[in-house]
Amino acid sequence: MGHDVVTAAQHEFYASHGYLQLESFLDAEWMTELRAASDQFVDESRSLTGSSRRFDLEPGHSATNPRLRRLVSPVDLHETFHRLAFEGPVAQLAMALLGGPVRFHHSKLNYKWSGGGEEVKWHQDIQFWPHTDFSPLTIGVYLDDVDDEMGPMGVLPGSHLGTLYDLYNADGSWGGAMNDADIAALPIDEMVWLQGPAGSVTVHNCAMVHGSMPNLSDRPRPLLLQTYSALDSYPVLGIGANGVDGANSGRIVGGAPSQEVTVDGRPMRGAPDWRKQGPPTIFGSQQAE
Ligand SMILES: O=C(O)CCC(=O)C(=O)O
Repeated sequence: MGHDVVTAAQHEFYASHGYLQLESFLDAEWMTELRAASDQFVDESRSLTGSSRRFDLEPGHSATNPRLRRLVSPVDLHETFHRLAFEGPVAQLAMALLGGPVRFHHSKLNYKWSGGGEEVKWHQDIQFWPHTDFSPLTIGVYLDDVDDEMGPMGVLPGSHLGTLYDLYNADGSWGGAMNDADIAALPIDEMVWLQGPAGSVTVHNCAMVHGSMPNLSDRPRPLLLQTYSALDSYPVLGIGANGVDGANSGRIVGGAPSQEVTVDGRPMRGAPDWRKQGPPTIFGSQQAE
């Protein structure tokens, strides 16, 4: 699968609407592998009585009745998730939409379990992990068929170009969701619900207003999400999840770092990434020691 996985019309749609819904984008072979990997973690979670760094569990989770909210950073935990995100069709889709090599940010597998699996309140993602631009996007893969009853992802077309909402609670604590007054002003009837058969893919821009209802069906709704930005977009450290978001965060897919960055509208080529070996002094660099 090459970089031409999206048509020009889909590119334009994504740019103006802020989302895409690609039905049955992944083939049956991928789905079998992904489901097997997911099942392995559901089994592993049975021995747990509470959430851990790896698993976010619903109250009531038990060995006989596992109820998972989230598997954290699946790309760091299983080769199949890793291959999908860094080489497979999801990597190809990210590169196609962002126009070349991309910077991986993080991944998660949201289960939204059957019989009331929790809602995700209306929010935008970018406040959780601000970047130097608004290129970041998240690609979701439905591991099972998803219909309206199962709490599919809902998006508000075009909202990625509008207001960036305050996701703090009235008492000043972080809430991670829009407040009631802002929600009341949204044209909720314009919301689009992205359901589809297993292997269908959703894409939403980091500034898209989105969320999902509780899962009222008797089937879990596993949605595997992976986030990428353009190569010249960087996470702003010191805010939210940036810097604490998984071993593969910052990995370049399909190319090499360019160190190009635009700050406040001014492009430049920044110094190499010295996080691993520590910075040289300006004297050593200038004297080419
Ligand atoms: O799982 C969903 O339906 C939405 C997930 C989401 O918006 C998030 O985790 O930021």
